[in-house]
Amino acid sequence: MNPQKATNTMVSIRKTHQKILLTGAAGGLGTALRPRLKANCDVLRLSDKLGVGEAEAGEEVMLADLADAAAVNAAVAGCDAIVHLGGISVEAPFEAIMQANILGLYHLYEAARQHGVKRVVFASSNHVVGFYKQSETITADHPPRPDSFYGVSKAFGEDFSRFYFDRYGIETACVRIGSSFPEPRDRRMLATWLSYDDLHRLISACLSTPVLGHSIVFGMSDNAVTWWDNSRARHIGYVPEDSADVFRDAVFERTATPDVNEPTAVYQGGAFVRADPFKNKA
Ligand code: NAI
Ligand code: 15L
Repeated sequence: MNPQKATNTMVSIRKTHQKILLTGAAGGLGTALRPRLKANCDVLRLSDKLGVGEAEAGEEVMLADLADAAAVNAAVAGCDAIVHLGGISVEAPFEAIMQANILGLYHLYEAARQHGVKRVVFASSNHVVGFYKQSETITADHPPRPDSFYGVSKAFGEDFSRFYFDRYGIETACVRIGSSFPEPRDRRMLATWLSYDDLHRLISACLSTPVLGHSIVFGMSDNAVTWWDNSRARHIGYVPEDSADVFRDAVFERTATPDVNEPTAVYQGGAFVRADPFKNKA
């Protein structure tokens, strides 16, 4: 047996909450976390603006558009923690991002304040710092350098949740998720990849650490190549068990060598640094 692995698996997933609200439950990560997060609570309340199907055992469904304050308030009522994944997850016109990611976040935290919810895990993004170079290693103390309207909205979420911690004592983990998909899709994701199981481990650590405060943590697996130093988040107790490295050879074989002068290869944000928010605008 690998002793390192044996140590890691001792960081167990615990039931720490009675009812957790999962927003964005219809999305890619919501779908992956839906079965996993049931281990963390008695009841998992699923919310999204889209349908999530019928509630299964240990679940409730309460749909809400984040732009609708009353609907969000009802979704939050009765929960004792929130895992907030809902919102626009790519670059888009500012007006759309403003409704879902900025106004929506205000509605969520106001509801949390009114209903006494004391802990939130907020799906932030690596695009808060997408204009740092891939040749740099950064910590959570580096100032934001967003690469898109989307990244700016996540930076807003980090500041907004800090205010609700300082003013109202609501603890938040801002998880700057790298790339959480079944496998790394390209060479950049060999650095940014976060497996679904490690995402669940990280969220579980955020939910169960005794004192969370307001924390920023990079959401990545144990990848050999990394641009992010999580030493400011040791108190969360996240120990990744997966690694993009097992996909390395296959990714190199199926992808071309990038032009190192191309911005998408220079900056950590990859394609987001060139994304056109107006592309799909009427
Ligand atoms: P996704 O786009 O698949 O899911 C987002 C969900 O939010 C969707 O089901 C959508 O219907 C819902 N949503 C959008 N606008 C809404 C609104 N106004 N009201 C209520 N629900 C709304 O995205 P994914 O990949 O599941 O990501 C989840 C979260 O994690 C997002 O906040 C994203 O920004 C963040 N994230 C994800 C990463 C990844 O690699 N998958 C990387 C970094 C951050
Ligand atoms: C994100 O923030 C996006 O939500 C996700 O779809 C990926 O593009 C990811 O970042 C990434 O940087 O790979």
